[in-house]
Amino acid sequence: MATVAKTEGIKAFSATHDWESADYEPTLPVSEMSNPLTRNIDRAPASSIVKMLQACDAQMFQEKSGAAYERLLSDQVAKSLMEVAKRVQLILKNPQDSLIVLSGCGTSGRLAFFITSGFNRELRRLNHSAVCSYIIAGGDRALFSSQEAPEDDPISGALSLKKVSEGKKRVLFIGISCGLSAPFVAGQLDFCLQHPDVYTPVLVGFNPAHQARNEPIPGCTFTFHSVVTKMRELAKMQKAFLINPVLGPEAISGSSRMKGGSATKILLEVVFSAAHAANFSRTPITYNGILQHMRSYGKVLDITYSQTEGIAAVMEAAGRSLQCGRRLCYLSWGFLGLLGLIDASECKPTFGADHKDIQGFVGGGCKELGNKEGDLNLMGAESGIAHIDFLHNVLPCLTDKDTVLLLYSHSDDVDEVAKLARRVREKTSNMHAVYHQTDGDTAAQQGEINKLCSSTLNFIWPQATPASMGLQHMWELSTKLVLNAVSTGAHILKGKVYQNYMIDLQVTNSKLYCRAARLLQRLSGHPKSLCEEALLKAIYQVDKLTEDIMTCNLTTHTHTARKVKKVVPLALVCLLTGYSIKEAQSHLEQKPIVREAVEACLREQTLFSGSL
Ligand code: S6P
Repeated sequence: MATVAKTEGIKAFSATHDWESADYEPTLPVSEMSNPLTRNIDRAPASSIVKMLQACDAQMFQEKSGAAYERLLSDQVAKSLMEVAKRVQLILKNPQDSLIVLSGCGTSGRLAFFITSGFNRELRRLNHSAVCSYIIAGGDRALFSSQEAPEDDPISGALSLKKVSEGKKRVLFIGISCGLSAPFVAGQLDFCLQHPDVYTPVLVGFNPAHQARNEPIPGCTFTFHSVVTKMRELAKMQKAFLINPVLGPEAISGSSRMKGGSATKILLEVVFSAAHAANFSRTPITYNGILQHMRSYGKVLDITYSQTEGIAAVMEAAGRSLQCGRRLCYLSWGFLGLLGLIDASECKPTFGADHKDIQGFVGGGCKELGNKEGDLNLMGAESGIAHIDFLHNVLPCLTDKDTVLLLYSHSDDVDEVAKLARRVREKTSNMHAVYHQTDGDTAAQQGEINKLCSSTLNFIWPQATPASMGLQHMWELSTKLVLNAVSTGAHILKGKVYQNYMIDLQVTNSKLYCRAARLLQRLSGHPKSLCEEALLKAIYQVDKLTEDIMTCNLTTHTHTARKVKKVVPLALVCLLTGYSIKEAQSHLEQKPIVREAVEACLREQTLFSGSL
């Protein structure tokens, strides 16, 4: 049964599926479309926001006969997963001179790290050599902070793959790009195609192949689309693999950290778990086994969203903090903590947030996480991610206006959780918790922690879980869903979303630049050329574009945009009102809530055009 049908309230939302029809936003790939379910998410109260997110997530597991696109549970997807799992198993069996590499940009790179670490940890526990490596565009710094520019660099993608696989005779390369769009990953896939004797390329993403990005990549003869086309040919002979189910548009248009990130985690965990079970417990890799494992992730959605009111309460608290310029901190232990770091780092490009708005802290910081480049603390305050950094930099100035969210599970050192919770409680009563436990297990200190917190999302998981799926994976996905909901909802409540568009996104790479230009077109109704002009004026803070600016390339534009705040709102106000950049800036200062500023301009424009 499709997960979506389970909850009564969800039925109302799932009535609209028109994004699947051919005439729905026909120029956009699914990953960039706006989801009809969330068109009014910007005006919804917290509990409705959670329900909309639930309905969007449930789209991942919908099974529709005759659907236009392949879905997570489609036949072809399950078959490809089986084949890739068999390749992983071969490497486990004969690890010498072999390597599996997972790579991606932004959230996709962070999940590459997350999944690689988990898989290697499990192998080491069994005294098996680690066979997996990760690459993230921009290096380890990008694991915990927003680094969007390296996504545009296909050469550095190819070189980093070459470097990590030096001397290997057999490499299974898994490139992740939710939108089938990142030039960094395209460069790596192209490199694999040029060295078929060593590399088998696998592409994970969430658009149909024909929607892969087809814009020219500066300095390259290939596009993402041309690489995918070659891979499709090779896939017929099982020399390359494409895993690209469609998940439905994201709740916030283009925010692939949400469903895209969750589906990446699900698909790759299914592959690695099946290979692991085949190698270590002689459980054959079967079609049914793969499907059953995938379906069990659907149950995680049900269990998580069964606590709608609890999630909404944390979202409201976090929203209040952001609204008054205060912060939300995730304090966590073990690997759930990495999800907190990931969630926090994504808010900068998505909502134009400051890195201090939402911050994640995990026990011993990098030491605990085992990233390649080790301790990143020297790279600036942004990278202070250990509890000690929290205690020194954040705790002293915490007040009731800040929100603190503890993330922990029964298998963490709950004594430590209680200790830190007591210290936080001395500074703020606005502390909440997400706690995972299995049925029947209770930690002695849990009662005390609950009393210290204003609310606790206590997830109790059944002991008898499907054998193939670790409890850890369930807790992780569930935590990811909660954090994505809280940070997205808090920014919506702060007015950072207009309808279901990120109105204050950062314009720091070519994908985000194109998205921003498209958004301006959509909201202003002006032609593309005028919108791009306004975008450039906002980026360079000028009222007239000089020859110099006009001849700069996209990389210079996106590099310059890093230093400017509220680029898109600024461009939009200029477009709608004809204000100069300075006037638009002062208008935005008077109306600091971006959504309200945009709405006021749109209203004025409608009145004006109505009076003509
Ligand atoms: C998306 C997130 C971005 C993307 C990155 C890679 O919510 O903010 O950092 O992960 O742009 O995208 P893709 O489509 O290549 O996985």
